[in-house]
Amino acid sequence: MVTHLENQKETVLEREHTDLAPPPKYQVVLLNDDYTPMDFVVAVLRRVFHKTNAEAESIMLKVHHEGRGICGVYTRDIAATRVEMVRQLAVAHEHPLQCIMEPVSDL
Ligand code: TYC
Repeated sequence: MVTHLENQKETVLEREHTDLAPPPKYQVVLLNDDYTPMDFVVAVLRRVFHKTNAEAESIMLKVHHEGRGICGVYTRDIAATRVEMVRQLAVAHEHPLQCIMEPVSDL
């Protein structure tokens, strides 16, 4: 908003566009591999993505059978933080588990 001080009163001269677009969203995707134990993937989905046991099992099996699966859709920073949390857990346990983030169309 552009304003102008006139006799100590602030008057609005012109209103700039202030409607903010919603922040872009990213889906966090887990990728399959042949070595990471299924129980570990379920534990990661519960811990990092706050899934129930049933939800975590379902996502893990989808990844196992189809090669990839969506863990959740988040703003950029939250998605990046969760990808990094998965990476750190995988490294700490010496599993090759891969997790990526992808922009989601907001149409
Ligand atoms: N394919 C793995 C196995 O048979 C299990 C697995 C599931 C690995 C999901 C990664 O993101 C993954 N032990």
